[in-house]
Amino acid sequence: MTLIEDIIVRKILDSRGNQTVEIDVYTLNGFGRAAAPAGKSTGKHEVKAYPRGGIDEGIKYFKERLDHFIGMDATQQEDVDAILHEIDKTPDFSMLGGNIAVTFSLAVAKAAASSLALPLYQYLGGIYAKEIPKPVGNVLGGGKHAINGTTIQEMLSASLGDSTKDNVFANAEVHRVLGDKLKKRFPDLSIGLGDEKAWVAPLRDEEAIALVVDSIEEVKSKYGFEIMPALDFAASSFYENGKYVYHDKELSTEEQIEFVEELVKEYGIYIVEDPLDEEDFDGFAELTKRIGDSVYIVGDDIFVTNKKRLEIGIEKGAANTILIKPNQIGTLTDMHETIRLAKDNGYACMISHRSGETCDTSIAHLGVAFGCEFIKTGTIGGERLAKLNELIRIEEEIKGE
Ligand code: 2PG
Ligand code: MG
Repeated sequence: MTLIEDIIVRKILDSRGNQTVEIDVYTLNGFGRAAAPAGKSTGKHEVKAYPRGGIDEGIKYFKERLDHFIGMDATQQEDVDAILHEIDKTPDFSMLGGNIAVTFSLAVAKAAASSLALPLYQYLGGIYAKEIPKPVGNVLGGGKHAINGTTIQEMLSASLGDSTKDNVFANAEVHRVLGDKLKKRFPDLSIGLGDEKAWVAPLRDEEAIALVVDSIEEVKSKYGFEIMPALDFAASSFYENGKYVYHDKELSTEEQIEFVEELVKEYGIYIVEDPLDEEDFDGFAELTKRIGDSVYIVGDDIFVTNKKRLEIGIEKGAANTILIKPNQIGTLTDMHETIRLAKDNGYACMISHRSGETCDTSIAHLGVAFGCEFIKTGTIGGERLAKLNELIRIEEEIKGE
């Protein structure tokens, strides 16, 4: 019943209009489909999305090796993932492409779940997987995701109410209220959207954060639960020759740490992602020592969902939260091992979309299955809403509403 009978590989488009891979897996009575996202501010230590020759070379390589998987049991996820590593033969999926590996890995899990007539979150997480991650959504930004935006890549809204649906609605409302404020502030400009559908406006970082905080306050008074501001600096993308280069200033590492501390204090920031360069474990550790008992300090590019990089972080006390992006590491099994290591060591987990996305909803299920505290998926835009709306459906199922 759960044996893999057929595998179809195709190219589709992602939200930036770039080609990406989608894979269908058929068992006798089950079906799983997954598609790969794409990062733009990618970490140096992520697995390679595609081999050097690009997506077509990766697909060709995979198609020539499909017989390794046909006839395998889709419920044997670890074996499937081990074979993905075996056929690739490199430490970073540079022959097969991590995007092809992760897409197949997820499609197999979905086919297994479907064969057993279970939703993916329940198949992977079991009957006690009932906590739904709190949604964190990008509302204003810049960095590599937009032209002429802020230096800080993402300013986000984290809705912390008990109802997922209300949290999702509240984050979207922060986006809308902020949009109105920006249009009033810049009546002669047409305000645009970045890759993740966050607003883009010609503002200094501090001004932008202040506007986000104002918008959050407005929405909070209506919903009556906690909504908190968050930042993803994506600092590696503006770290040049030992300096953090903002539009209006250059900061040394010590100054950057102080700047982050100041912003956290002044604006009540609740989550701070990638505040320092991806190689700076010591800087992360210093910041964690200073503010880590009251703020989630998230490692994205520094950890790249990689167990070995997280081990270094744990040893040094760098960050207290890890961003989880399946395609940074290439298989579901690797990702799960990293989450387990994080949890065993008291790190919180935030599962995350990429800036280039498809309507694949896997991360909503993975976030619930593996007990992630947060899910970062944007606030509007079809490819972001696919995940958020799925989360609403999952909540309905879990709560039996
Ligand atoms: C990030 C992500 C997603 P990208 O930096 O956290 O928001 O961006 O997918 O471009 O790496
Ligand atoms: Mg990030």
